[in-house]
Amino acid sequence: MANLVTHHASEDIDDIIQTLEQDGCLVIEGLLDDDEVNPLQSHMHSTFEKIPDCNGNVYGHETKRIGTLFSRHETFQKMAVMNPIIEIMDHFLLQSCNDFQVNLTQATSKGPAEAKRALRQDDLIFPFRHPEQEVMLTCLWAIDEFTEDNGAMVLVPGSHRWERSESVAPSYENLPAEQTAKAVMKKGSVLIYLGSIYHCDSANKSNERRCSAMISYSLGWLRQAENSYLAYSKEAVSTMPERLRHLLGYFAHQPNLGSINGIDPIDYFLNNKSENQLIEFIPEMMYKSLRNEHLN
Ligand SMILES: O=C(O)CCC(=O)C(=O)O
Repeated sequence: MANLVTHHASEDIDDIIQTLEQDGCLVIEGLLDDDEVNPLQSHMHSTFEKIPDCNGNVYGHETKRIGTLFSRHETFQKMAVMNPIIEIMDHFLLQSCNDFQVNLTQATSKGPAEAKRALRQDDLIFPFRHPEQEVMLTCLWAIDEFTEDNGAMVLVPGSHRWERSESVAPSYENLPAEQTAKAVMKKGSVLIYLGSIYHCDSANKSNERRCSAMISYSLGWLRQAENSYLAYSKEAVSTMPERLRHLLGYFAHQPNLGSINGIDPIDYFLNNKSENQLIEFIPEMMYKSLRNEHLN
C-alpha cells in the first residue's frame, strides 16, 4: 500500500502544505480533542437514528447522509474555520480566486455491509476542462475512528499530478495495491484531499455504523454544491461568526459577482441595506484589459 502521511496539528504549516503539494492528500490529527469530539459523536449517532438510508450507486444503499451541518452542532462551525484548514485553503484556492467558500457540508453514517464504490475525482462536479490549479478541496472529519474494516476512504496519493483524461476513470481493480492508501485515522482527525485526487470508499465490513463529516471548500466564483443561502435562516446566519458567514458565500467576489445593488450581500441580508450608490470595484488588472480592447 502507498503511504498516507499523517501530520499532527501542531506541526509547521509549511510542512503540511508541502505534503499536500506532493501527495495531494494527508491526515491531520489532534485538531479536536475528546471533550469536543465525544459530544459531537453522540449527537450525530442519535441524529442519524431518524435518517433513512440513501439510494444510489454514488450515495450508497446502506449509508445515511445529512447536510446543513452548521445548524446541527456548534462544533461544526468551529471545524470549518480552524487553522491549519484555512491556511491550506488560502494556499491552494487563492491562486485562482479572491475569496473561497464552503462548497458542501455533509455528515455520513456508513452502515455495515455498505459496498465499496468506484474511483472518482470530486472536482468533476464542475463541468469544465480543469485547469492546473485546484478548484476544490475536501476535509473528511472522523467523528468515529476510521479502521481497516469500517469503510475508510481509499486514496491514490500523487494522482493529482496525473495528466487529466477526458476518458473514463481508471478502475480501482486495475490499480496496483502499492499505489493506494487507506485513510485509517483516530476520531477527531481530518483527511484532506485535493479535488483532483482519485479516491473511493471501501466496504464497511465491520458490524457497526461509522460516522464522518465532510466540509469541502471551492473557488469563490463557482456554484456551491450545498445551497447555503437557503440552508440557514436569517436568525441562524446572524449568530454565526463573521468568518463563517463569509465562508457560506456572503461576500461579493471581484469584480462584482454576488453583489446586489452594489451592496455587500451580508449588508443586504442582515443589515437591511437595499440601495446604494453603485461604487465600481473592478480590479485594476481588468481595467487595463478593457482599456487595451478600446485602444485596439
Ligand atoms: O467515508 C465516508 O464517511 C464519507 C465519504 C463519502 O461518502 C463520499 O466521499 O461521498
